[in-house]
Amino acid sequence: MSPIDQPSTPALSSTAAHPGSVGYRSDTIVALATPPGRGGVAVVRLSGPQALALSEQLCTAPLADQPRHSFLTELHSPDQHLLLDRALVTYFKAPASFTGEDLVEFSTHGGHVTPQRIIQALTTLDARPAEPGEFSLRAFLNGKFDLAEAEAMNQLVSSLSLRGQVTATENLTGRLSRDIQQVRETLIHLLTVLEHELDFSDEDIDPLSHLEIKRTLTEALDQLDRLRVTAPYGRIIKEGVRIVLIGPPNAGKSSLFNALIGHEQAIVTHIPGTTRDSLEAWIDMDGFPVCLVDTAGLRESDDPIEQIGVQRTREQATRADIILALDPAQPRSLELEPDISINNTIIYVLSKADERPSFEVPDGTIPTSVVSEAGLDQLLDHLVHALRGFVPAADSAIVSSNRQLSALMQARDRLEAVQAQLDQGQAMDIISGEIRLAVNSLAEIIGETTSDEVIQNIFSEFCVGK
Ligand SMILES: Nc1nc2c(ncn2[C@@H]2O[C@H](COP(=O)(O)OP(=O)(O)OP(=O)(O)O)[C@@H](O)[C@H]2O)c(=O)[nH]1
Ligand SMILES: [Mg+2]
Repeated sequence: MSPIDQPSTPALSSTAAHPGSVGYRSDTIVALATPPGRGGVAVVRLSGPQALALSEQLCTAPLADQPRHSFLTELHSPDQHLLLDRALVTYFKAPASFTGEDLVEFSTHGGHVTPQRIIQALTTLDARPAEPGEFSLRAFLNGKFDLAEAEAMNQLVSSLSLRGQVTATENLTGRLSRDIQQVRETLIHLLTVLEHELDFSDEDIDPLSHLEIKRTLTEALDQLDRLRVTAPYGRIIKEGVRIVLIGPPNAGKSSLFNALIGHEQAIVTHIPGTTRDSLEAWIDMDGFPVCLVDTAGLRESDDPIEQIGVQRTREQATRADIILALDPAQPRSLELEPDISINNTIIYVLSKADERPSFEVPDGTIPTSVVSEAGLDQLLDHLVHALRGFVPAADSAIVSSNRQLSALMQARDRLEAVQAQLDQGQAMDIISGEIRLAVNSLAEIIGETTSDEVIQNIFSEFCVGK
């Protein structure tokens, strides 16, 4: 455990992903690809048809002669009066570049000033400052990766924990896309069979084919279900697990919060009602990103400030993935609390166990003491066990965004409808129409039939320079 920083009737395949759509602009863009500020090296990225010509106005290295070769060269202002930096410059000739366009990377000295001077020199020429995610959008539109892979790339650069990083890396190399493609191909094969049957017979489909169709549908539904159940894990490793400490005032919540995060972030006093605002701290637990939340003690109070604090506690409890219910006297009293949903995992903790060594601890309750440190390891084991409950049983690709999940659920619902339609003897052209729609829902996951607006939204969440 360690702290961490903080559709109408679309065709089978559409061509959303190609230059010309989603406002593809063919000008030359520039941005800092590394985080701004003090650092050894900064990377300035320049992409578009003018990338090589503009770079050649800053340096004399023979970039065009040797693409993918790094030149250590002096960079001068376009009027050649000012020396900007000595940098490593690499030209990637289209289409063999990240964006699929001509692209030049300047590895300059880091810091706030040097990379900005180079960006400024390039924008006084013909380059435009890139918008967030614009390099990646161009790469996607040029077919360098699909939409699920693009989402994985963004998750990779923003991952907070080992588990998030591992999943994002696998999806970046196409793990989820391959699984989705597999189901899609099964359904496309089924459509071919159905359309062949329709061509050759005016009658209903023969019983053998009927069985075969049902078998294939069941298989596709099973594959989609295996992916669907991974979504909670995908959400949690991306957004973090919220573990919320709740209990009466003075139960020792803030003391346990501090013990779990490893430093004294929360104020601890002997006065009941010390904590008012909810406090959050991010920690890594078994490779999961965990947001630990300390809250105001639950009690009736006449103090308006404390009342707001208690209301916040109730809201935090409702948002929790796991609740740590602390009480030094009577754990398990949480069910009696009004307005607190107890659909979440609850771990009951008997706090200040050192004060009552002979107390008979109720079953399922973990006695802990931050004074003697007794029970803290056992509590951590329990938490890790609860966290591992989110890990999918089978080794599988992970569905890692709401967008992916809702497209998958749409495909699933349509296939279930097809099963029912088959049993009701529905006409085959209607059935194949429904299967076609399921195929299109799956295509949305990888970005083939995704609307321009959704694509724009996804890439606008990326950072500048990505
Ligand atoms: N003996 C003993 N005292 C403890 C333990 N944990 C906390 N305390 C003491 O209990 C008092 C209250 O602790 P807090 O951690 O502030 O309790 P809290 O639940 O956050 O209280 P509020 O913020 O008022 O709701 C302090 O005096 C702590 O030193 C423990 O394990 N053993
Ligand atoms: Mg407190």
